Amino acid sequence: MSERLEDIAAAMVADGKGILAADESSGTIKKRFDAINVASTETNRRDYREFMFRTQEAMSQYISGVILFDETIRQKAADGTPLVDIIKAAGAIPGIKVDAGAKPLANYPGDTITEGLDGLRDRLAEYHKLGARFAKWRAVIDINEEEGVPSSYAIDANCHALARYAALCQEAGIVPIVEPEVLMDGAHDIDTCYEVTRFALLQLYAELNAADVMLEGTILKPNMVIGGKKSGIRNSPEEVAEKTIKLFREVVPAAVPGIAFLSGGQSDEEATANLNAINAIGSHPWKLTFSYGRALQAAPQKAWAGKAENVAAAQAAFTHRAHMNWLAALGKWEEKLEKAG
Ligand code: 5MM
Repeated sequence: MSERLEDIAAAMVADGKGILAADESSGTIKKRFDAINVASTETNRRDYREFMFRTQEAMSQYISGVILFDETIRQKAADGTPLVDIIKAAGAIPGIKVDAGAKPLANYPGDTITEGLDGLRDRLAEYHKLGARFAKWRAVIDINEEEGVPSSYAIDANCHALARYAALCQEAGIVPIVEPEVLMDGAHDIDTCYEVTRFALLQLYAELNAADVMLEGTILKPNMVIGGKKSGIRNSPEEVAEKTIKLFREVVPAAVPGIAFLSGGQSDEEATANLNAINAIGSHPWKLTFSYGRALQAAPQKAWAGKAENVAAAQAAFTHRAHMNWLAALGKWEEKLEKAG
């Protein structure tokens, strides 16, 4: 495979394929395993991720790359094969989460700043040797209108960090996924999400340009424009699609090869229906696909429940969700196909 950043980025969003976000840090994977009554031991985490990466149809036809956590990129399967080699053998690209998480931002209650720049150059060089060809850094932007969150300072600080991260990735031959996630946990409506996402993306591209990042060798991982869960209103796929595309056409440069959405707490089918509606609108300058964590993994985790005898059913559940999202990335998904799964 070509080592050019533009070629790696193009492969990450090619032909309806999308990204499996399997980069849950220790605390998050424990939460997911708690929900299915599975102990979060190193072996259980390995077994779970091993059978996901060995799901042949999903990994070879629908998934272009996998975002890994530091533990996973170093792990070997039960038979001694590095998990990275299993991903590569399926034709997918290994990626790595390199941020150190979102921490409270001093003097700005309610805002966070994503940390992890210290020592990043050396870590990227090591991850490249371990096989990673793309990376991910997530900035977390919460909305709490009563508390004045997010502040413009928090957005500036996070976008500045994203740009420094992206420049270091490209220097190391690694494609940066830049993820400014406006959370959908709040009580805000879709128009507030639109305004905050707009501000964040304008700032992000100003910072990426200032850092001289080559946009052709980047992937954007944003939230969709959607109302908060506590608003009590669920927006239709058509409304989400119309507002998301209107905004992105205004603020995301055409030089960006692809936009791979996060699911952000949407239900599995909602995340698929919204992605499909986005792609059904018309032709766009960039590819529009998925980089889902929960919306790809909730179903297989439930089917697995930590039992070896359930692995085939869990792999079928993963294949089904990956297939549905692949169709959605091509604008060819239909609700009736869900019933067939
Ligand atoms: C898979 O979850 C990722 C890691 O989260 P933590 O660092 O909190 O453990 C997360 O960054 C994920 O890649 C994105 O938020 C997208 O995942 P969802 O579940 O929103 O599609």
